[in-house]
Amino acid sequence: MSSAEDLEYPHILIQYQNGFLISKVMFTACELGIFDLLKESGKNLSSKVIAERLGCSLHGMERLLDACVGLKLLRAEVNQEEALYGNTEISNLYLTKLGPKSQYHNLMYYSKTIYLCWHYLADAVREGKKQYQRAFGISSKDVFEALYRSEEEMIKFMYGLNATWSICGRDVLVAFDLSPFTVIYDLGGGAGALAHECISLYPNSAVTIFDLPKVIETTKKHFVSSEERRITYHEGDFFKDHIPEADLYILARILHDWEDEKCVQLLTKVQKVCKPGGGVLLIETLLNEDKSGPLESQLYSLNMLVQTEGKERTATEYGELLTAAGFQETEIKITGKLYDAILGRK
Ligand code: SAM
Ligand code: ASE
Repeated sequence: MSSAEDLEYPHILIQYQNGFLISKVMFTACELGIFDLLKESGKNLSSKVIAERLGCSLHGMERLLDACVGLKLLRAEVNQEEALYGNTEISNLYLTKLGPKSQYHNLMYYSKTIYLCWHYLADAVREGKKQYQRAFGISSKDVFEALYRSEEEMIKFMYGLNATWSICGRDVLVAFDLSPFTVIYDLGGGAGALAHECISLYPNSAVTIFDLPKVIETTKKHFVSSEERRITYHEGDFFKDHIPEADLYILARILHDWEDEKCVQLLTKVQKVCKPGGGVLLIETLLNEDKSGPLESQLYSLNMLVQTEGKERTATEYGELLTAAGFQETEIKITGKLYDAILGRK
């Protein structure tokens, strides 16, 4: 409901209208390396020094820095005539490139890929399908062929997805006690951030990352830093190839890529190979039962429309997919963060 104040002056609409300007300020400051420079230098810097070090115009940089101050991504300390800029705690932790909680790659994926796809949101809604043809001139029907249209694009996507688990991974993995499950497959496990979180939380478990051959290849080449013996890799197509037996199958952000029929096909296959007493852990962002929110899930569902063949679903909808695939009990845990957990048992 609108308040009398909103009708007099539509503040909320002005905020929404400017939403993408805000996103772009944050993305650009990240991309130019402002937060990294300020972290590395260890002291506050003037706009002149920042512009010089980053090879930017002074008058452009001044405006970007001031907008970042307005967004509380930077703080300015006015010293005699000159303003000196420094990171806020949140930008130091999340917006710098390195560091365990960095969201840098996630933001770059938004800025470079998702942003372009959303230019065609109206077309996606009209046609009810993804917009790779318009956004990138790609005619491939296959979702992941389009998402992985170059190695560079694949790496950007994988880095971006990995970043989420540094802030939400723990919550989804402790939502249920997974310690009874020792043989775990992370289907579509990608670059493995969730698998790494999983073995650190469950010292008696071993996790196999199952993904497309070129994804496993890229993971081994770009993402695996230390030899971790409790993580192994399995190359395959989960729709076409055999899935090995395990106690638990994690499907994180998998079902939201696909329409119901394909989800049931995949879950049925998993149900058949799952050990008795085993289960499947779905990790997804859940919509309220009446789809009234949360806003993030509603927006991500539109993103699934623009980028994939899937959608975000309610807990009941996931429960129905699990039941259709033959799973018995399903339990739901809402974490209060971006991603939630559903456990289905064989
Ligand atoms: N689970 C990871 C996460 O949440 O960060 C990655 C999710 S990503 C949205 C979907 C993953 O499924 C990608 O790593 C993709 O390569 C993988 N994938 C897509 N189609 C696949 C298939 N047919 N067989 C195996 N993996 C597939
Ligand atoms: C997918 C997940 C994502 C496919 C494409 C994607 C994400 C971005 N693009 O399975 C991560 C979730 N974020 C959003 C905005 O949907």
